[in-house]
Amino acid sequence: MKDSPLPDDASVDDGRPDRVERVLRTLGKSDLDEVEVNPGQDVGRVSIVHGSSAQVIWCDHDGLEQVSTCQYATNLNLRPVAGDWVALRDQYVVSVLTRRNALRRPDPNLRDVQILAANLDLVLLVVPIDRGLNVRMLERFAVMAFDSGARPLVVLTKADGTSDATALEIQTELAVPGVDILTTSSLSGEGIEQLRQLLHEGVTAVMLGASGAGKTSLLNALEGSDEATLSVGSSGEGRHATTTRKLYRLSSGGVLLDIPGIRLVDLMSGQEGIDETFADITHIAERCRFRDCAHNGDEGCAVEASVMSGKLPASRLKSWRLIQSQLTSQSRRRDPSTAAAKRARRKRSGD
Ligand SMILES: Nc1nc2c(ncn2[C@@H]2O[C@H](COP(=O)(O)OP(=O)(O)OP(=O)(O)O)[C@@H](O)[C@H]2O)c(=O)[nH]1
Ligand SMILES: [Mg+2]
Ligand SMILES: [Zn+2]
Repeated sequence: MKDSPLPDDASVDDGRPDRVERVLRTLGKSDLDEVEVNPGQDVGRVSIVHGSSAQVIWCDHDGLEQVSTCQYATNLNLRPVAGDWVALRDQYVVSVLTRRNALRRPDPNLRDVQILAANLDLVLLVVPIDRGLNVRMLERFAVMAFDSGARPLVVLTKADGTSDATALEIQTELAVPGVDILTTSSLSGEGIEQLRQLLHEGVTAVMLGASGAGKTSLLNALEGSDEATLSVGSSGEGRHATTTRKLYRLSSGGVLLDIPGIRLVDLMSGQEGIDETFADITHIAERCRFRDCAHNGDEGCAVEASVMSGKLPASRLKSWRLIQSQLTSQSRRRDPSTAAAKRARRKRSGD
């Protein structure tokens, strides 16, 4: 018997807030996610986006979990992506809640950015080692991961296909200093338990990697599921077995986003991710004479001096220059529209 004097129809604590919180936790809500919605609205998380609607797992008025395909309200503030927290009214998505971070890449037309997933704790850089390590690709993925603001973790896959995993782990450490590395095989099960332990309640992870890297196979190994995978061609790339971005809830309590492989590893315009991926160079560069030193024949360049003295591998500086020049040419390619706009403005103002 309750001894509360409150009338029956008042919003007494009927356990609903706890039930809602429990459902949201199973959807990967961490203490960093703020998922407050207005009265009369329900909260949910986007698991798949299809064109103009999204599959949302949400919590109903009784605190029970529901899965619905939800249309977007006409005045929706943002286009939802997998991993977004959303407010629903009558099963319409009425607002996308503030993202605490997001994984982005430039849109293929380079005019805009494409958001791949939102509200992430971990970005798993999924890199196969059965044909050696593609350092360039790893570096580019690391830049994307750092730019997202979530923690990167390298997951080396297909360890069963190499006899030299230790050497490849050392190469990985050199390519992305300071980033944790987990070596796995979906075939033998190596590393799968450790991965499972990382993906506990409150953790949202996304798998970032080339097509055929073994992302979906990791999901299947973790969950015993049977999502489609495809064999890898002679080029070492898969044929896009996964075609949609999808959020999975894991038995270990966390959630995992499987996304199609990224073929063209374009970079974001963010310098920050580059600075963090190349933390060794960033650190040495503090001693360069000029703050905007290009580490390329510049006077008083500490980075080049470190290469000369053997302290910094020349390959690191080469990688840094490559990424830096790609970044510059990308922003130039983006520029024409800006240049055209400037020309148009000048024309209009008659100068
Ligand atoms: N030997 C071996 N093969 C693996 C392993 N993991 C995946 N593969 C194979 O690699 C191929 C591609 O695996 P997927 O899991 O489909 O790769 P994906 O990264 O999801 O590819 P997309 O969905 O296209 O982005 C499949 O033929 C898998 O059987 C592994 O640990 N060992
Ligand atoms: Mg896949
Ligand atoms: Zn320099």
